Amino acid sequence: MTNASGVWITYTIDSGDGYFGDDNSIAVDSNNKVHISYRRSDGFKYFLKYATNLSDSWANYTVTTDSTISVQDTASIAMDVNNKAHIIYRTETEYTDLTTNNYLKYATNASGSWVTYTLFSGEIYRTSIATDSNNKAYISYNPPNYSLKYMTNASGSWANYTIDEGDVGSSSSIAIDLNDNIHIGYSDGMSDLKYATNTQQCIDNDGDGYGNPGNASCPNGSVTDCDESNPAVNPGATETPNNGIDDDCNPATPVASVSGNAYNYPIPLFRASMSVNVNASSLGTSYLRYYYTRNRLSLVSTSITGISASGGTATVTGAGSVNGAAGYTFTATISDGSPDTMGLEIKKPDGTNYFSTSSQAVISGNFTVVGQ
Ligand SMILES: [Ca+2]
Ligand SMILES: [Ca+2]
Ligand SMILES: [Ca+2]
Ligand SMILES: [Ca+2]
Repeated sequence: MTNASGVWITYTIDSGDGYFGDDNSIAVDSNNKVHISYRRSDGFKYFLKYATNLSDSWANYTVTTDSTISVQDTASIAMDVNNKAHIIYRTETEYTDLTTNNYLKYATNASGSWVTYTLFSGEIYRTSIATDSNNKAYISYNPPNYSLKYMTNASGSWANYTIDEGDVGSSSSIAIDLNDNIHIGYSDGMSDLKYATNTQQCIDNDGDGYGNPGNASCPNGSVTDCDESNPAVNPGATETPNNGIDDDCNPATPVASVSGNAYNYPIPLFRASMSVNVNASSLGTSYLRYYYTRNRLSLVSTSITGISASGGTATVTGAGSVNGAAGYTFTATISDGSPDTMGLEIKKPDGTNYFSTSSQAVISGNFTVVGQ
């Protein structure tokens, strides 16, 4: 039945003794020709049939001729780019025998004549089929464990993929869009209508053209936006040193460094002085030295193991000797501000605390910090 001419007209496509036409599915090709899959009975057995008005008048074909099986559902038909038919259907030995020859099958005339394939053994109902721009088939289905899956021969051989698990019902419907992305409608148990797609989506909440997660469909490419709440922060931004923000989403820029000399008085009258030159790109030649008059503590770094810097404050870690004895480790905190500050913690070779002085303002000298 169609209103293609402006008014509804009905046609009888196939008829005869027995049942014709149940479990049918319809698709229209690129020339507006109509293709219908359906069943016809022969005693207790059913055959898969296919009718089309491709040659302007209606013709029908028997797709399955195997008298040992009965086609129990013709779930779905899809037409490909070449206007060839793809049909998914289910078989049993006959309707009284649910256990024998219970297969999910696929038939296509893509090669010019009908070929059938067995895709799955067991009871699978209410499947759906669609084809992509390469004439490959995609079939959504719910296996007996009530998950949602689809199978496709897109790679050249059949493979199946799980989309959703749990009680996701027993029906699904699939469509392929012009970009060959998959869209599936399905039911969640008895309660919810659900939709699944593998469509590439750019999730760009701050509108800077970079997504998180990164996605090739984003205007500025697949690089990940490290801050989706700030459009000024993105992989294409220019780094502004010492503003406390990784503006360009690259922790390696700018290269973290701290240098300078200064002293203060952690306790009145006892001077502590620090000399430092640490650069993340040349840790091997970096150093830090500290001398505290109160207990004549002299720390000399033997290796710098790391530096991080943000907002004008650098944290330097390393190992060194204290008054000539090796095996100590330290963490220095140095800020370039008004005033500059410095603090230091030293641990003994066994990891226990040896010395600690909190960050305090320097009395004289200057540190220069470069970081995020
Ligand atoms: Ca963004
Ligand atoms: Ca951003
Ligand atoms: Ca950066
Ligand atoms: Ca910055």
